[in-house]
Amino acid sequence: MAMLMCIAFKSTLSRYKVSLIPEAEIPNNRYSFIQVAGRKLIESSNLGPRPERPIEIYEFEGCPFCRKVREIVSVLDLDVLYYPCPKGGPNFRPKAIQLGGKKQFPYMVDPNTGVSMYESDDIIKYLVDKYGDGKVPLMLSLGFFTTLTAGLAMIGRAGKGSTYKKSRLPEKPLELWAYEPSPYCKIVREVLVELELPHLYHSTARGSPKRDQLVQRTGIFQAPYLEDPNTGIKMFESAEIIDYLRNTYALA
Ligand SMILES: N[C@@H](CCC(=O)N[C@@H](CS)C(=O)NCC(=O)O)C(=O)O
Repeated sequence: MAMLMCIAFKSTLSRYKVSLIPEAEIPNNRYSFIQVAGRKLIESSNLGPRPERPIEIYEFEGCPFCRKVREIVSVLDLDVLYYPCPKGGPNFRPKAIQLGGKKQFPYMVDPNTGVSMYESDDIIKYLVDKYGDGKVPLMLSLGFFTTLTAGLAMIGRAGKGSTYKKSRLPEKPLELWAYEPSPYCKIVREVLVELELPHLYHSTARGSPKRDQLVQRTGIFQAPYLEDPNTGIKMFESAEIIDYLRNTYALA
């Protein structure tokens, strides 16, 4: 079931490719989505230049403009330090306003170039020019229609991931391996945002080389996967991650 959901909500990278390779030719620690008749399906992609330091984005889960930017982050396989800005959040909303001068989300800062900007379409264009092949994918290039479909995609979540719930701010950002269209990753992100927990997001969409890296790190690939450097916890399973986040950081 989990596999079917993630196929249905698949996200692939720029110039994504698949090949069926005999099992014997593939190292054990190489992630393979499916194995058939002694062959493994191997996914890969051609990525643009990689940023040395993670891009920083101030945003919140329930915002359709922010979702458009999160989609390009997955497509470009970028690592992003997300600063959640839920309504009523006491930390990163004020910080974003102080940095950029207005209350509007998303707001992006690229510490590699010193560039910072508002406007989801401008951020998408900047990211594909700098870290992709310069082409905005069709479904992210349709202006109002793109924003409308991004909003409709979230309608069933009834605004989750938009409003602050009282929490304790961690010393260090948490780390999450995830990708935008996965429903399991989404429910974890909602809680990270509501609790205003900064997190380094390792994009692991289909075709991402970071899927292999996660297999090497943990023995398997599954998203979401959370590491919390504040407590040392490392865990899979969205429902358990959500319980952990609430038990560790929510204040009554
Ligand atoms: N044209 C902007 C629109 C951004 C926008 O309206 N964002 C809303 C959130 S969905 C916002 O910042 N509202 C102010 C608030 O949340 O306080 C873009 O594409 O980035």
